[in-house]
Amino acid sequence: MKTVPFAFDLNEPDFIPSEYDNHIQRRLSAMRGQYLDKEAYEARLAQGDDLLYEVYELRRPTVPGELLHGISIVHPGKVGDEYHMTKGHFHEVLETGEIYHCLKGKGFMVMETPEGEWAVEPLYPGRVLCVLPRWAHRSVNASLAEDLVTFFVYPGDAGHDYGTIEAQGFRKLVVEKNGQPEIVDNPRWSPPEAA
Ligand code: S6P
Ligand code: ZN
Repeated sequence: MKTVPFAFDLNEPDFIPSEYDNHIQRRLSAMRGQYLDKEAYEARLAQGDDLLYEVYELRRPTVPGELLHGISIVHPGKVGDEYHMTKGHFHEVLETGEIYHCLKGKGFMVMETPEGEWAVEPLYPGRVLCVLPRWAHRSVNASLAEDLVTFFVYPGDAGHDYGTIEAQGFRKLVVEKNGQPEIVDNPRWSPPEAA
């Protein structure tokens, strides 16, 4: 880890950082239970454990005051009608936000609070998105041709809570209908008081 200020390049066309400390690869098998169409999921998994998304991280100490950052790349494709997406998470320290800057592709950030408020924001090159503290977030690639690439930065002590989202998914899904992305209700989701 660096002890003096540092810089790196995000080279086109792929935007893979010129230096990074950690490369996370999430495959289809890591997304079990997340896609609504379980038959489509199992059928696709039987064909192979495809790489769905990757994260390049610049490591910093996980303490307040540090800024964790890196690049997230969601590859194009669908499971059933649902576009490829990240697992999504709340930050373990709920009162921490995150900034995303979209560098390439076309997609959405699906967000929600523990109280069931939701928001879905389009992502496209040049777009900067502020995920407020308390909002869970998931990136969805709504292109079937191109990667969705975002640069992210968030507080060092934020941590990740994946379990809450794994239980019933996000309130909204992004699906393809007649060749276009559409935001629909997730039938698996129920309000916090009934959950
Ligand atoms: C971390 C930040 C991103 C995501 C990445 C993958 O707080 O939001 O680095 O980790 O986009 O998503 P996920 O939900 O699998 O961590
Ligand atoms: Zn996050």
